[in-house]
Amino acid sequence: MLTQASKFLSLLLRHDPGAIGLELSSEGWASVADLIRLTKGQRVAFTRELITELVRTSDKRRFVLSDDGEFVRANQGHSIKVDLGLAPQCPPDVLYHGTASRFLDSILANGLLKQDRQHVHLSRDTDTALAVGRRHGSPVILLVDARGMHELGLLFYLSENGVWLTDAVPTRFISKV
Ligand code: HQG
Repeated sequence: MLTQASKFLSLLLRHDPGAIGLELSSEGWASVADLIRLTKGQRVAFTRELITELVRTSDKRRFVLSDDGEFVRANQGHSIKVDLGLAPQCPPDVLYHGTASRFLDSILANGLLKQDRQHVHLSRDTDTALAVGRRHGSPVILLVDARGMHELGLLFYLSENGVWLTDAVPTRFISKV
């Protein structure tokens, strides 16, 4: 039940608020009152308690409530354009990207592209990268020379929930683990 509600909240806050006629601010915030009103009687009907529970229990801290508790947004993973207000950060020397083996040829030819999302997502550790890769199939971990990219002036952002984000990773900064 919580998983279904969490997936629905992800869909609304990251990809398709219009599915229920929800409007997000330019920074990606949805009003909790709107979410409750617009999902009344639906398969997942949000309440203040349910939203608080989803924010609290999300294993990856996918969501965050505003200080006054009136607004909620996703910390990362958007396909719709939102300005999360993240300042560029100096990344660790090395970051990892988990993907599926069937994407490897294309990635090694074209680099890592953000596809449907707003950023390429990179992990600090190989365990997380492995879990991300598994979502797509037989997992492969790629090592990203973040330091090299940073030295070239390419920008990195760190989401509130610890995911490293960048626009694209050119092939010369990628190697197989
Ligand atoms: C692949 C989850 C072919 C890329 C996770 C990935 C993450 C290419 C897929 C977050 C490519 C996109 C994001 C290229 C990239 N050719 N394939 N040139 N460049 N790809 O789901 O990074 O659970 O949009 O390797 O924890 O897998 O939703 O990105 O396999 O943080 O909260 O294209 O989603 O978080 O897939 O995952 P995705 P991702 P949540």
